[in-house]
Amino acid sequence: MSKALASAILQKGPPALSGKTITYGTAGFRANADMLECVMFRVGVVAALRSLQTHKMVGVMVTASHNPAADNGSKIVDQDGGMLVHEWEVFATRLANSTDEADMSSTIDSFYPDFNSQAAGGSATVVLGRDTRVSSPKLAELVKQGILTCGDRGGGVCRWHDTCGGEGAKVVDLGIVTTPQVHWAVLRANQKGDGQVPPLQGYYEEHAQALKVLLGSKQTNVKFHVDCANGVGAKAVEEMNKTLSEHSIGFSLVPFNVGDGDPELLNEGCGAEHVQKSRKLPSGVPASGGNDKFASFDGDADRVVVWYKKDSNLVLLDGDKIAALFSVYLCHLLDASKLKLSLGIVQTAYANGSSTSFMSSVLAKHKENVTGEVSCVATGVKHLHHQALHYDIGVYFEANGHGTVIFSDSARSKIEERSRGGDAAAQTLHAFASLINPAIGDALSDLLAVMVVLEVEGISLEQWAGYYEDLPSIMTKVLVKDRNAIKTTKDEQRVTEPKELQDAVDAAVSKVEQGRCFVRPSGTEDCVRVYAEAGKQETANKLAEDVGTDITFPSL
Ligand code: G16
Repeated sequence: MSKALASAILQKGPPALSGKTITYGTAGFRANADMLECVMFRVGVVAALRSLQTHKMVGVMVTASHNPAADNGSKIVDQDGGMLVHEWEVFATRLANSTDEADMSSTIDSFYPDFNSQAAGGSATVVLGRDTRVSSPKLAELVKQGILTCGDRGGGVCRWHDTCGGEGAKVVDLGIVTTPQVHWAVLRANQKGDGQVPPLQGYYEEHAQALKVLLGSKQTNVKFHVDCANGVGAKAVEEMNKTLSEHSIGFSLVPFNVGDGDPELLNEGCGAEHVQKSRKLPSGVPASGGNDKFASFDGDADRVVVWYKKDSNLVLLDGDKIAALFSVYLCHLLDASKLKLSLGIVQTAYANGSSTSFMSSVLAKHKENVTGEVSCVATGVKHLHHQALHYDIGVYFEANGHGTVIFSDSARSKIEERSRGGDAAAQTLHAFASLINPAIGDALSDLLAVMVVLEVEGISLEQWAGYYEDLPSIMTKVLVKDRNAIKTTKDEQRVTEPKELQDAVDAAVSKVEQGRCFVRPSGTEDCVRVYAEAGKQETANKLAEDVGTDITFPSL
């Protein structure tokens, strides 16, 4: 099989990577769209092989999320609805870069010696979605071709089908959707296990049903303006509004930056990445009253940040603040229900120091009924999700707004059992678990969860912002020849190579009151990121600048 498959892949030509290596990074493959044609075909192959191996559906989303319009990429959704397991990321990287038939064939054989027996009797089904980029339809088509190649009996590629008599490989094309919707579709399809992908209306209905329970008899009229980054979020917001209104739920999402017009405007001066990094208003803000509430999604709607205007400045409620809001809410419910569940709060090194202290003090306050901890892992939701699985309830958010809340199976059963017995707090926990996307960070789910928590708890945006005051911080980008020459510790707080770089960072930090700074290579952009935090904004800025200037080592 591997030889026939390798030959079919190479018929598409070698990857046009201009001598560079492409890596399955923080969130999949990402590069300028022109470099991706062969890579995307191979992504289709990887997804189909993963589906064959697991006998479950998997997904592919064609998107470069927060990156500029000229970039594109792909995120592979694993059979549990989450991000692709690490082992397969390594395989995907090897396959994407291979230029030689023998090498490719041995890559396939050596990674999966038992593949034929594992795949026997199965067929591949891949759920495909894409964002609004100009390059996306063509790249999605190439993914499709890669998937179908794995089911091609005529070419002799699909050897295991000699015995299984299955359909080979199948694509379920969802068209333009958000990334979390592809995750949701894969998760729900595999949970049902009838080989069908549920219609997306089910996604909107699930949210509406959960909101109805959470709101109870409360009459509401809550409006949020939603900056859709000129990306896919606009369509999902529109559909969600229809479902909300069909169910007479008094929540309305008023979209702006909806992407009609120039495709180059995707993420440009707007969206979650712009708002969170620059702390500036996005373009296109509608004229509005002083008390208006806003949220910004990123280009593929898997991240959200909330904000409001104060004296024409922006007050940001980022991923850390969303995690704080949910953690306080969940602790109250756990106190009330006495379910004795563990609650883990997972952050990355970018979490503001004040948020970590706040979250630790919340857990300490509720220690009688909640066992919990705050932990720090590497950037990328895959790392946060993995860590969050260690708890009954895992709240994980990156400061950039990427995250969700997950409930373990045993926590779900305990909550359900208590809830059937009529316990109000358990019923609320159950509905909250049904509202929030269990597979991955989802801008729309998260925003609805924020809205409902604020509404039922009677918390204003100002009160929420006052949970704690962020330490002044800044994130900058530095361009280097080879960002991958920088290696860090697992939690990315320290550089291990080149050693002199960490010495320079330490020296700069030692001069600064309440200073914290770290450096890491981006996994989605060709740059090195520098994060600095200090007692004063000017000092944080200076610290980032000093460290940025220090990144001049010959190896870089
Ligand atoms: C992706 C990841 C996020 C990560 C971000 C930046 O976001 O899903 O977890 O925080 O990239 O990563 P890096 O600093 O490695 O470039 P998105 O929204 O672009 O998919």
